[in-house]
Amino acid sequence: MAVAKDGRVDLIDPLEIKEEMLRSYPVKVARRRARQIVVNKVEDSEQVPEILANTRTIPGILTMRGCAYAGCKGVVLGPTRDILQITHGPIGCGFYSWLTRRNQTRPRTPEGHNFMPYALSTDMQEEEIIFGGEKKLKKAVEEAIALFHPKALGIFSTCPVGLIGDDVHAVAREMEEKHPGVNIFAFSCEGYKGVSQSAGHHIANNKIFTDVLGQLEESKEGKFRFNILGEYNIGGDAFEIERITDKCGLTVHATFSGNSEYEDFASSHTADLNVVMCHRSINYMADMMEKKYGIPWLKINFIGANATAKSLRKIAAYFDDSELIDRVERVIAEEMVEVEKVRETIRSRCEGKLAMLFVGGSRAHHYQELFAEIGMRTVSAGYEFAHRDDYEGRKVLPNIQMDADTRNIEELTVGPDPTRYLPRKDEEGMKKLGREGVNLGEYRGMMPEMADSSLVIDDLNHHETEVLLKRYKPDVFCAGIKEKYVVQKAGVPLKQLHSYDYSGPYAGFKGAINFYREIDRMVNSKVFRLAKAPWQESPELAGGYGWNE
Ligand code: CFM
Repeated sequence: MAVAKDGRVDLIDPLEIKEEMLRSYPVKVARRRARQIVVNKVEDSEQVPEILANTRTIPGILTMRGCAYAGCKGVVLGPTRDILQITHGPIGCGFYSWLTRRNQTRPRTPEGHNFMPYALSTDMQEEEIIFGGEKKLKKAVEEAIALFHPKALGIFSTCPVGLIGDDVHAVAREMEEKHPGVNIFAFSCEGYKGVSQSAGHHIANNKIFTDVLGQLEESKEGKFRFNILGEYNIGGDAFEIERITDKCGLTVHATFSGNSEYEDFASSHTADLNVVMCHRSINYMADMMEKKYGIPWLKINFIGANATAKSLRKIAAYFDDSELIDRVERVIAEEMVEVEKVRETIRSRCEGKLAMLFVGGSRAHHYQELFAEIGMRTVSAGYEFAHRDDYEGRKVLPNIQMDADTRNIEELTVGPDPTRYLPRKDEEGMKKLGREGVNLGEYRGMMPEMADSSLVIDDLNHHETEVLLKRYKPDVFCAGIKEKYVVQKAGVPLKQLHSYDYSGPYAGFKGAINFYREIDRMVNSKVFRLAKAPWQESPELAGGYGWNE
């Protein structure tokens, strides 16, 4: 492993740390975890070691993961402001998936629908668990339509719905017949449907594809129209991305699903390109849109100033217009002035410091760019629920073995639309892009871009977090609210990369500046290392019983 400025990392053997983590487990558990904890090594042609991912968490282990309902309702559909969303289930599921992710939205007109401040739920009780909940669900749909007059309404199933066998799809059909002006659809996204929220992403993609996409033929104005897939406007990221693309003369037709509207989705098949931010949550949609409508997709990343510049260049190269290419260059040059100014001073204070990232299915990769820009090194990273292709690159897709849990999620068979399939690039155009290093439909994954000897851990747990903190003593740990206070009590600052704590945006150029400044404040503050828990100061606490005194 390369040497950090203070020499710390140089002394650490990642294999030894892996062994230390495994030592606490029973033999069978250790054998399995051993395949999910990998010391990175990038060989020629970006070959990396195989990692075990997207499999069940072993019961008893404190995982960071969420459920399929969270992935479907909370993640993919949640950020859409004008699809009325009803959670069919006990009240907790609806309540805890309500805006905790800090996804923002901005209706285009003051009268525009925005249902996001509401949490709608059927609030299932024992009675429905025993006698069935369809009647209550129908009543809830009727009430919601009368109150809000939505264009579209989604019903989201929680665990008990599947267990008692409520037919949410039949309810949706019946209600749609009664209210023909409203597009009503239901998701079988019961929490237990998959091994993590990843299953919920797939279920959401399928339903939006079959029931919403292609319903409207109106396209927007604009010469260079594209959709952004897998951008959820956490802390205002999508606003910053739109600011930049507007400035470049590009038109974002629909964002799936940050700052989005139903009609944007319904007509998104008229755009000429899909760019993919979060590959894990929405690659299904990208593939299906390509097969049915001939829209190619391009993996981009707006996290990091350099990454943003690179992504804009790729989009401009795709549209192959010299005026656009020049304009994009001008925007990049203009925006980079402020970025460079801030970056230089901050880099001098952060260089060589260590970061760790353990987030869902894409941020553990994307945010390494931002840390690298201020000279910080990512020594360990992993996803909660991503699949092998997000770690090792899409080239491993043919080798991924399907297990029963994956087979549980419907895989749609999609073919070209008889009238609307239209390839956007001819063969010559594709070849030209390839020569320019713009590869459509490709994602190289996280591991090929990480240094050798970094520790890559899938579905990290509490015990392994403690070992990481103790052995590496990182300068910042990035994860979520469940980890935050445990890590900070160990004297290491934690940056939430799901909700961004109370801050953001971090995407684009202004976002990068926000991030540099915040990380500088965190890693250079002594407050966490000075704080001592009472048991660290005087380890022996004497106690007694009141009645003995
Ligand atoms: Fe994609 Fe996301 Fe993520 Fe994700 Fe998520 Fe998220 Fe995430 Mo939290 S869609 S995989 S399911 S980038 S909510 S906006 S931060 S775990 S890394």
